[in-house]
Amino acid sequence: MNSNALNVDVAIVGAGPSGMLLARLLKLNGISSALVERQSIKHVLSRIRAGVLEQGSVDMMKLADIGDRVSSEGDQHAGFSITYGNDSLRIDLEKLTGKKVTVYGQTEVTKDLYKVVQQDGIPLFEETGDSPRIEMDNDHATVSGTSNGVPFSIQASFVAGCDGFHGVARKTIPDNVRKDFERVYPFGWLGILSETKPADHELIYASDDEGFALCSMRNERLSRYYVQCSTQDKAEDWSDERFWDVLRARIPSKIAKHMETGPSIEKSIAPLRSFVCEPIQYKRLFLCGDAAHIVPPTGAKGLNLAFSDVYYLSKGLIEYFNDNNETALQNYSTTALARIWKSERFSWWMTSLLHKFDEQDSFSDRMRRAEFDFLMESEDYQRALANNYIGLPY
Ligand code: RFL
Ligand code: PHB
Repeated sequence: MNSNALNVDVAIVGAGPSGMLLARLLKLNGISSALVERQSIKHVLSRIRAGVLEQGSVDMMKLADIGDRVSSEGDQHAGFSITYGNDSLRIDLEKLTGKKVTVYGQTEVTKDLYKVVQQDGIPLFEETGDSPRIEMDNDHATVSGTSNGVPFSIQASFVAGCDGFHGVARKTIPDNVRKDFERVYPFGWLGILSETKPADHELIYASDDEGFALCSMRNERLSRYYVQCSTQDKAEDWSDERFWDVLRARIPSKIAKHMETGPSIEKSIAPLRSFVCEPIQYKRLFLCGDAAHIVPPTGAKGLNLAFSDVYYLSKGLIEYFNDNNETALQNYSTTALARIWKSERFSWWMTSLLHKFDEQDSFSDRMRRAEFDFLMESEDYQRALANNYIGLPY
């Protein structure tokens, strides 16, 4: 057989964190797969995105036998701050929930995954561009396209659509079957990475009358900062100086006064969106991660939600192939969507709490302030926030 024509158990479209984690978990359970990736792997490995992992996601990495580096190099955080102007509230995750989160960049998660995907010899067709086509029959599915200009074809029992929001998999579900739920926010996040000491030892989610800012980090000499910006803005519109001025104006002055600033080594703008597609299974196709849903990054849920989808899907596939039991696979869409909607709710709520929505709407500004004041006073409200932030069970 031509080496570009494969027969595997599961064809996985998209070699981001969802796709590679699924491939690895299947491999550990004796189930074969092949990955198809639009970009070069070099590009995938260089993307800077998420920073905060729920314990459930760290546990998934351990289950995939890639837990060593996240355990030794990941930074455990027992809390974070929410500020409004100069007023500050620490959300004590550990006291409120008994749990912590781990700060470990998605770039590192992807590196850890790619290493084992290579070691496992899982076939990976990269640089496919928009060529991949998904076709489904009664008893099998085919994913075909070109990789680096060379045709390939993968025959499989199932297809996992792990190809992110702009991928092809979701669009394979016919319009009369699929229902999309969407909210596009009237602002974006401008993010920078700088080789500077983080503003604080924990994350600061800051809000004031002008909008939102986030102080995050990757390690003690690498900081990640974001500010709410206009959807019309381009990264080039923002000099480093303008970025630091806006950031410092939105965070408490005692932090702003002492924070280290320096040249940005990466600068990009992300639009903010909430999106869910239902159902997330159609015939032999199962959607996972950003292909099925998007959350605004305010609650740090996107990657974590992708990993809980992979948990449900891998369980379904393992029981199907190894125990001849189809129940979990058949229930995948319903089971995963129940958790997805709760994360959507939390991310939408955090976004509403912290962002300025409309220049003209001073009533919303007061509502935001009142939410913050109530949060300051109510430990029950703080606990509800903390339980969502550390991750709902699965
Ligand atoms: P990805 O990472 O988008 O990977 C999909 C892969 O599929 C490929 N692809 C295709 N392949 C083949 N054929 C096609 N037609 C294809 N089309 C696309 C793509 O090239 C890509 O390699 O989806 P996945 O794996 O589901 O992972 C989801 C996460 O990446 C995402 O949810 C997070 O980054 C979201 N996110 C955060 N999540 C968190 O849990 N915690 C955070 O702190 C956090 N911060 C963030 C974030 C996302 C951000 N941006 C840029 C949107 C901060 C930001 C700024
Ligand atoms: C990040 O460090 O990139 C980060 C942290 C928390 C968020 C979003 C992004 O909510």
